[in-house]
Amino acid sequence: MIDVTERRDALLATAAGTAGVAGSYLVTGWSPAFVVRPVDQAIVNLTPGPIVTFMIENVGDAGHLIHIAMAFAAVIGLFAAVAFAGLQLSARTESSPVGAAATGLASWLLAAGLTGGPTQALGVALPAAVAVAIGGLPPDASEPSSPDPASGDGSSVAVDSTKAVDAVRRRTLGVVAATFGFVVTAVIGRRLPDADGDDTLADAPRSEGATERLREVGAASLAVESDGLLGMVSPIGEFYNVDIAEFDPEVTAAEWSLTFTGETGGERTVAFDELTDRPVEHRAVTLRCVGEDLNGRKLDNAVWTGTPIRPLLESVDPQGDCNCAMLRGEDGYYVQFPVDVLADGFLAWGMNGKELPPGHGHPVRVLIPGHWGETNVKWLSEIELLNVEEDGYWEERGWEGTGEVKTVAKLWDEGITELDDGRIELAGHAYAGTRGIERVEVSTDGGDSWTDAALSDPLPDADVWRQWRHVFDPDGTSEVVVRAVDGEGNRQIREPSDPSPTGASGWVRRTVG
Ligand SMILES: Nc1nc2c(c(=O)[nH]1)N[C@H]1C(S)=C(S)[C@@H](COP(=O)(O)O)O[C@H]1N2
Ligand SMILES: [Mo]
Repeated sequence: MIDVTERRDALLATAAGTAGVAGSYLVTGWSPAFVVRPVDQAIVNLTPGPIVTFMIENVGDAGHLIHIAMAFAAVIGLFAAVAFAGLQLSARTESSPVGAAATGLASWLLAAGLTGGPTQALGVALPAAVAVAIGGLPPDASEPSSPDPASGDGSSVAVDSTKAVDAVRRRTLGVVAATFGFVVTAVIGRRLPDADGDDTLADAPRSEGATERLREVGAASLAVESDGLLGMVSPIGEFYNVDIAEFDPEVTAAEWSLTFTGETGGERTVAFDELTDRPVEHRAVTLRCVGEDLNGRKLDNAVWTGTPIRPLLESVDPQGDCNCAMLRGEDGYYVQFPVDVLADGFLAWGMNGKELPPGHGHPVRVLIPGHWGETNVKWLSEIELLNVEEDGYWEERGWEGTGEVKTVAKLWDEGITELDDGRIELAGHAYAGTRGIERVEVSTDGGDSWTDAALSDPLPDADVWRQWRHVFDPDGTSEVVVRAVDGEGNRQIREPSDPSPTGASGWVRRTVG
């Protein structure tokens, strides 16, 4: 049976756990030292593949919210359990400082153990201990009972039991309210750092030529009436993001290195300065996630500053029997694909002229021409040459996304614009990896007849999207269908399929007007 005291203690303990998590956030912000991160990471590692795939296909980005909510609930629950035990101890010893000290110590040990940061763990321990210290005070200690006019002389201050219960209730609500205030303070005090905005990012090393390339690639953008449609270059803050974890690893350029391991003629470690001293290029490279819907938004293009992998790879003399390599990132991500594919890759330390943002792999990521987004490992730390093929993170979860991208032509909402003269402008992007886009065909009658769209000028870059535009005179509502033809003359696959396991196929269809 749960009595009133236990219910009150559970409420106080939840408040203490919440205050602990808020305190941690106040101290660390949304960084790897935040106490929720290790639990989030554990959820990432332990969630079975079919569930991950189901979430991606059915709840999409909301899956991230569910995932982070679970991590928060688990961590608050953990510290609430500690605080609950602390409150019991206070009651048993009739000393709130004893329970508070025990709560503080146990929370500190737990937080330090989880995050490996003993100093920052105080951010959890102190607020939790304070909540237990106040919440666990005996009923008569906090409220000096005001002289009761009705009781006459007021000489003997006998603690009236209903008054004591009221006092405890008021104090409990006070702790809950103070916790709420503390959470708000922590959130406002910190705010989610806009890690991917480019205003705080420094220029990338050796990025002088990037500005010129950005201008060139941007200048290829089609003139469209639509406002809000991306041009040829996605700004850093708008470039899509796919991560297995909710927390970006924090790796400084000074700390970073890339090691070639496994079946090599000799292991080699490359430091950041050594990398950026190598021959530099500024390449426009488009990325697309295998998990996105046919007309999804996980398709973007940037100008990346970096250096080709091939000479580095040749210098370690790969010898594995499978001609394959496992790439690993600092977040625990890994993906395996052929060495020949890797050899065409690019090690990037700059994005649109800026240093690589935290969310896109700071300080170094790999870019693999023409292959699905998942091959482009961020926060790259190791390239292991293998003897036998092994599954990567997503392949273990049922995806087959290490191959070449499928061809797609997009028609997003903002690409549909009614012009002043009543005609309708259709505009979007098309991508076929290294095969390139040769043509985009548009139908406004549900696929009975087709017209070639105007295309943006081709660029010298090997793996970049093109923009398309078509203007037509509507006659009531129109069934618009778009499809691309790649540089090898192959038309985009007509047969619709889900994203899992090899990427969505079909033609984008929209009713317009
Ligand atoms: N280390 C690491 N690299 C990663 C991922 C990741 O979660 N961790 N996600 C991959 C996936 S699935 C995609 S689609 C691209 C997305 O890159 P972006 O977030 O820079 O757009 O990164 C790939 N590289
Ligand atoms: Mo992806």
